[in-house]
Amino acid sequence: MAFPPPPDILAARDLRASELEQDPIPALERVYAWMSFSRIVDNRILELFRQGLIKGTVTGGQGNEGLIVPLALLADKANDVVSFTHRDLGGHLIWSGHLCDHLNQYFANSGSPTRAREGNIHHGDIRHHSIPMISHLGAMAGTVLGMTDSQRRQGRTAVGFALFGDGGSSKGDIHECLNLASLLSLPIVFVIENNGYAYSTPVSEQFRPGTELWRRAASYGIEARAVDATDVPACAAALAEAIAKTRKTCQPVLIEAHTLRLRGHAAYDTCDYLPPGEAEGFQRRDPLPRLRASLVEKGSGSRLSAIDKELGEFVESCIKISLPTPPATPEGMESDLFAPISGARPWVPSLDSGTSNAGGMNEAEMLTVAQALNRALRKVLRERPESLILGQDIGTYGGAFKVTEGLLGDFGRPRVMNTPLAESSCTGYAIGLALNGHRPIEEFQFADFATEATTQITLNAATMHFRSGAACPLVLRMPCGGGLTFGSFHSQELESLFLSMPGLKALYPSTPQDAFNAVLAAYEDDNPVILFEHKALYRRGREQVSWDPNYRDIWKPRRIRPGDFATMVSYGEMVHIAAEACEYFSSEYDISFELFDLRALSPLPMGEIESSLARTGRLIVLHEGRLTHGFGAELVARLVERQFGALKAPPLRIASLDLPVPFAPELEAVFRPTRKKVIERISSWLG
Ligand SMILES: Cc1ncc(C[n+]2csc(CCOP(=O)(O)OP(=O)(O)O)c2C)c(N)n1
Ligand SMILES: [Mg+2]
Repeated sequence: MAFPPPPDILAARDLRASELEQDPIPALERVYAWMSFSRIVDNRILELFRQGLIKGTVTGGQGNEGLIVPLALLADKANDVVSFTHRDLGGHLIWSGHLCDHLNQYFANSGSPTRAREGNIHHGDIRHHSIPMISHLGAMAGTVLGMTDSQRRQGRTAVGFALFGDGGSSKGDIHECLNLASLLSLPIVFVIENNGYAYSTPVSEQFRPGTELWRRAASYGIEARAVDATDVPACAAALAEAIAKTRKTCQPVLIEAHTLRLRGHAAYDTCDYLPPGEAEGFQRRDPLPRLRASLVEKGSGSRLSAIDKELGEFVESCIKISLPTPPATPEGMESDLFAPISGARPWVPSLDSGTSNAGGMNEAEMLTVAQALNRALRKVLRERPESLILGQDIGTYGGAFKVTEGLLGDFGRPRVMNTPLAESSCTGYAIGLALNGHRPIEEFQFADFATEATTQITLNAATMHFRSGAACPLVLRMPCGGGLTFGSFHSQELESLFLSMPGLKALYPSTPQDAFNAVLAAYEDDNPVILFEHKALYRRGREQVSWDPNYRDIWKPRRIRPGDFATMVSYGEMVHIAAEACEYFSSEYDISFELFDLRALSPLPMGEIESSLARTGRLIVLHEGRLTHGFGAELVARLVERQFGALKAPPLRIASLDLPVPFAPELEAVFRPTRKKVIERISSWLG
């Protein structure tokens, strides 16, 4: 059914700073209209929730309109970037879409912009640079930084709006992002929506009394100020000035907006924790009646009444359309987890188009895994202008493992970026770039430190396509694995941790050629792809590497040895130990194992392995990660589920001990599977 046409007053979604100075009354009437519209919608949403017609919960923006409405009206919606918070319905209404679209989101029906996969205000409009929030407070700031930078890199004079509450301002992400924006000179308007409370906790219990949050900016080299967002003309003027300055200077600014939360934290909040009289104080400062009163004094009374009437009728007519919209259906839910596979990039058919090997000549070179990765990254940077790489010490130093050596010199700073120690915000930043046409490759110095970015990887990036339909092409390089006396925090295998969350792809090459191919395959995928790189493989030896037109085969297991007694599955460094064990049993006992290098850990194409198991009836899984909740548990479960009838023996899982990775080589050798232990385990399994 067609959406009702909005009232004329909502036709204009913009406000120019000059209007506020030269012709303030009509400008402020427009601001009032959008504030009033936002308030009416928020209030109706609360009622509909109380009637049981909206599920989950609702967090209202009543009291915050004096901030978010002028901000969204002043923004350049064609170029600017935002991620609205749970108090910013007014911003959403102005930025894009029809009220019915937004209501459909709340009703979680078949018209919902998130296809009802997300609730209440967790929607956005990525095509218009409005990034949907995830619940994790502070998490969206990095993504705003990245998308804004992407806009600037594409020649658009965008400003990004990083919005967060007083509660959210304590998050490490926010501090990381203030530093990152300052360091990179990003045009970001940071806004603290300080409404005095985080849920039930007053600011006096969040910060040392007397703390003025805006003053924190100084230590990041950022200009800042506080504004009273209940004084709408003053707030609008301050925002206009800050936005214009940031747009021009490309320097971030921080605004602490003293704002209000008139209806408590969420629909169920009875606000019993408020001290006596505080709620009444809030009502007295309510920006909507304050603005109205000042405009009535200037003669706008009857016009505002007419506007309110028209808005009220429009909202009701929209509810009449959205409420009976058919419910959401589960079609496409599973297939939408990942963005569809797109066509292969038009790679130059050579190892490295920038060397003598260019121009279609495909000579093989003897390379280590580290060199093969370097060559692949070089190829990507040379042939794909939308690519960039970032990570700690990857510039002049060439990365902790020298995988990025020489790339800064050849491709320069904007495309090869050292980052500060801020994995979470830098991953958020990479996600923002990825959502806007860039294709970042992020190096974690050690896979272990990727846990610092768990929210960004598993909840922001990995869920993006499912909830928004947007592609998030991001390669996350994770040097992993042990055996090098690096101890508990530099040696882990984290595939089970990350891959227990949906929405991530993962490759784990074990040879130089596969490492080269994996970079290209991961790069051109439209999803976040983790590239596990075992550190012990970086310099294990050289092998011939050449351009391989079938590089996409890396997404399937590779059969390394034929065999008929058992099927053996491994990946990473353990593939080499598995091959040695196979050799041993073949030469000593004349028993052959069919060995597969899994290579792709997600998605898991098991067809060939399953057929092998159907033939052999015996299964051995070997990996370096810990046994309990280890990746082998999933492999065994899947294979046994399908081939139970073929089994002649219980499957054998060989993995590391269920311990933190111990430091001393003698201890690590007991912790990890070694050639000797693998042979012993298989021997006793054979009986
Ligand atoms: C990282 C994180 N921890 C806890 C929560 C649960 N939570 C949701 S809203 C909220 C309070 C937020 O306060 P503030 O940032 O001041 O925003 P406000 O709701 O006041 O606008 C909390 C604790 C969360 N969403 N994210
Ligand atoms: Mg708050």
